[in-house]
Amino acid sequence: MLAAFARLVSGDFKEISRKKQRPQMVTIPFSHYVEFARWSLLYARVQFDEHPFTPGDHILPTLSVRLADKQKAAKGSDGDEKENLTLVPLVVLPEGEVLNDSWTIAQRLSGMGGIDPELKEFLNQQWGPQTRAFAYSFLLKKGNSQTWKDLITSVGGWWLQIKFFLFYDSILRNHFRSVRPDDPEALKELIAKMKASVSTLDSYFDKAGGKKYLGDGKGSDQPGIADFALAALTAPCVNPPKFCGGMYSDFFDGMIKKDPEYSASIKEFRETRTGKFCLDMYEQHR
Ligand SMILES: N[C@@H](CCC(=O)N[C@@H](CS)C(=O)NCC(=O)O)C(=O)O
Repeated sequence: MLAAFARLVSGDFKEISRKKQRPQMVTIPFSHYVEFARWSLLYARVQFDEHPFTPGDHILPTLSVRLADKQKAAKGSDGDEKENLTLVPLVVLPEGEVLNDSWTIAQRLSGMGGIDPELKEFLNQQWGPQTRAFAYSFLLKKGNSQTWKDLITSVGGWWLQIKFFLFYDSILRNHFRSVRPDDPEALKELIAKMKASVSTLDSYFDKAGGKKYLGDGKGSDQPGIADFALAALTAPCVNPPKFCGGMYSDFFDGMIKKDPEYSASIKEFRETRTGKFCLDMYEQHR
């Protein structure tokens, strides 16, 4: 019943995929996990269509696909994902199969091979959530409310502008309250954790045996899944101009100009080995 309602309101992605004979990707377009999956497919020249939603509006479309598919377990490729029916990205293949997370999408469709499970676990469970919290810590600061509004409302038309003003902004802020924007102690704590994570990530370049790329995590002459994942999940704290193909660079560049604390943190992460690698990956391959 809920699945049918959701499908009616948000579109039947299985049917669209079958008709178009092309993978259909449901996204929150500025999510760094989405960016990892999207970039991997673009790099591998895999054709697909994207259906972008704002946070909150993504719930019905993701539920409609997963509930209808009875994939209530909604597990990732290695079965390490907790049940979560609303995560993006997800992809519906023309034969009706649903790929439930960025790793499965990137690995299955790009043909780039696998990734060292330890590195994947670290990127997926620690680094990705930390850099997301970093981005929201700044976006939700009172002083950055214009950037926040511009970013969110860029996903939709005039109705989203009105909705944002009426109730959406307060719902989203409440949803992200655990981020504690405007709390300098919380930000300090987060940045300390991120610096420890960067040391762990930097050490993977030593394990790459002098190769330019990580490949599957152990070194390669060609970029692989580990490189796209590392670069995309690092992007929120480095702000490479071509993140999401440059769609949001004006917003984030604007925040760099307006918020000295954000700009100092970005500068600091850009100078790390991981940060430099991220900038370089974007420069060379996005
Ligand atoms: N491990 C997942 C993580 C995806 C994820 O955390 N997505 C976030 C956006 S960055 C999301 O969908 N949040 C909304 C929700 O949980 O409903 C993946 O690799 O796809």
